[in-house]
Amino acid sequence: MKTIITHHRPHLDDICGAWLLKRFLSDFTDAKIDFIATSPTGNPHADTDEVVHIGVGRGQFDEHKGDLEDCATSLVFKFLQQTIELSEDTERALEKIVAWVLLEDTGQLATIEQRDFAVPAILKGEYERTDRDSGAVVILGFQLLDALLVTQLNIVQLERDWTKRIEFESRFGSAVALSSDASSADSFAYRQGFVLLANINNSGRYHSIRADAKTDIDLTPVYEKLRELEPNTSWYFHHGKQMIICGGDLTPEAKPSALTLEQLVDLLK
Ligand SMILES: [Mn+2]
Repeated sequence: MKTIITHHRPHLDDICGAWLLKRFLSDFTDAKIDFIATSPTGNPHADTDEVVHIGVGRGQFDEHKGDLEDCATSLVFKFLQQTIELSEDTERALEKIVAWVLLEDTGQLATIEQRDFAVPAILKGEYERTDRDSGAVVILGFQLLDALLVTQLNIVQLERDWTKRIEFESRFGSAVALSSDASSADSFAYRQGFVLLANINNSGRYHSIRADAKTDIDLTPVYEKLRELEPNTSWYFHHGKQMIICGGDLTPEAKPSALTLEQLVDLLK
């Protein structure tokens, strides 16, 4: 059985490197993970067919041998890309994860807002919570990365759907309408400078109109108009007055709206 060796209290980049190997290379699926101490000289250890070092050992997957532009994760990812054929979407999603881990590992996310709630803070907390159990940190890290991959695949799909967006000037300001199953489309739209998003999913069973919470947009007149047009549809108006929703995972029994994206656009103009 293969063994992956990294250092005690592994960092996000060491964990993600191990995750890439175990999740995407079949001969590593059952690999066990061991931990060793680091040392100023790097504690050189040769990689073999059975034992691979990540972030330690000064080998292929240890950036500390002088790979200033890399971290353990990006080194493993390069190897992965040379070794197997990833689907286009998976490769793009992994590129996003690897880019994030590299920013994290090179200290470029150290001053972001809400830093104390970011993944590295959670991993550090887990290490202390489990009485310094490196294995527990890896288990949690893998769970987070498994979930994050789903999120990033969602964003890859969103970026594809985004090319078919309808941009328009609503009575509330710059708005965009989108057919997409992606769940994070609103935050994506606000970051592109839009204050309002109308979204219908591909099955037509989910409609939403959302305004950026940083604005003082009040969607009450839109909600009243929708109630008038479709009195028997399960339109839900959030008490913040910036979200109108019909359907979705929270209300699987909702009676869906029959309105098209173009009709929502007209309503918001
Ligand atoms: Mn490390």
